[in-house]
Amino acid sequence: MNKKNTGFNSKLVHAGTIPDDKGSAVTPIYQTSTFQFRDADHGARCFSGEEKGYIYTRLGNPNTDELEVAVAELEKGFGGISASSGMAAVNIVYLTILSQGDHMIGHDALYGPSRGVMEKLYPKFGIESDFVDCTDVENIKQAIKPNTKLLYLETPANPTVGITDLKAACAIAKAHNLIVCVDNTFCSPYLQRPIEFGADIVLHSMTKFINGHADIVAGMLVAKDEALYHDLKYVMINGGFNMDPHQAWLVRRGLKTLSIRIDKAQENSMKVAEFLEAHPKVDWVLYPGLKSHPQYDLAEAQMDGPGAMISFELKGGIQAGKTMMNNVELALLAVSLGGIETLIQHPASMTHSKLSAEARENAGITDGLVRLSVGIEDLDDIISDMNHALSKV
Ligand code: LCS
Repeated sequence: MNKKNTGFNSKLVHAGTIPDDKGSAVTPIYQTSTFQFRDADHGARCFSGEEKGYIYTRLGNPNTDELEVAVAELEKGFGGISASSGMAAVNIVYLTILSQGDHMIGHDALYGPSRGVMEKLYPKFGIESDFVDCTDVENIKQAIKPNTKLLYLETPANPTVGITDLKAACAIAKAHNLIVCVDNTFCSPYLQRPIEFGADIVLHSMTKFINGHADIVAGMLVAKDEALYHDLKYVMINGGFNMDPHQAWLVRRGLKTLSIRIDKAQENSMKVAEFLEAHPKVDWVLYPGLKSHPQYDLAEAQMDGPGAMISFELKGGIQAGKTMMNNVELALLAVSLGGIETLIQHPASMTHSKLSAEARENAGITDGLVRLSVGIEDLDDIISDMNHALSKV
């Protein structure tokens, strides 16, 4: 059987697995910084690329290789480049695609630091950026300049769960020779595969759904084609953005249950979103599975499911939100997302606090917005926790 032609769930379990001569069912952890050569000529052949062989873990390791092959197959890309964190992956993209004098366009409601680092660090290298509401693709067209090189999207976006039309955005980008990078962290390849819509690079904070157990920080890029793969990999290796073998092994283990974790979290999320939307103390709820989501139809067409991220605003704004967050008992009051446990946090004072108040307001990140990452606990327990916390508001 050709394992490359298997279905999504079989790939989750088997893709990239490295056969072990001792018969181990699971790839062992290659916790080594360096690899022995058989002799001097073998070492020289490995360095020249004449022979594929492991040299030094920053350049490649069986555990990172296994994970890269698996995620690239799931995303239907040419190859994966693992990185120490999601932010390492973001910076690899910026450093690879952008040169002095270039311009990039990003969605305005990205994960805070993905936008923050571009606005704070990159201007000193002569790189400009504009962050616009890409959920209306007309805004992308308007923002394109002669020096624009990169379109950086995140859909659904953190924390507004706004959806960008990937097919339309990629078509605009291609007409202007822009590289498109899509942060697919909120979906994982189980719910959305941006390369199918024309993206060039897919980015993941694997800290989230792909690992899924809130015990690792990790990132991944998947390149659509070979040239881009080598360009990104050069920056990963020489920037020192590499992933550790043990980290890769843990993420590969978490990946095996991606679909069943998301199925359960998503089933819970739909019910939690409906519960919140009907609650008298809740002003509004944003969840791609609710008909009230402004891009409900687009989400249905583009994603294979609405995911497990919900944003909502309480009547009474931030004060009410704080009271709710201080009164949850099952959910953890913590940033991050996509794990098996339910997490609640306040973007304006936490994940997106480094953006200016104006940037947050323009991106729809209101001061009263509360973000929920729904876990796989019993639905009744999650709802009774929310109900209890809301009763204190
Ligand atoms: N992209 C998205 C969409 C994210 O949500 C995050 C982290 C990153 C990239 C960066 O990945 P990291 O380096 O942390 O692996 N998001 C976080 C959040 O919403 N709360 O805490 C971290």
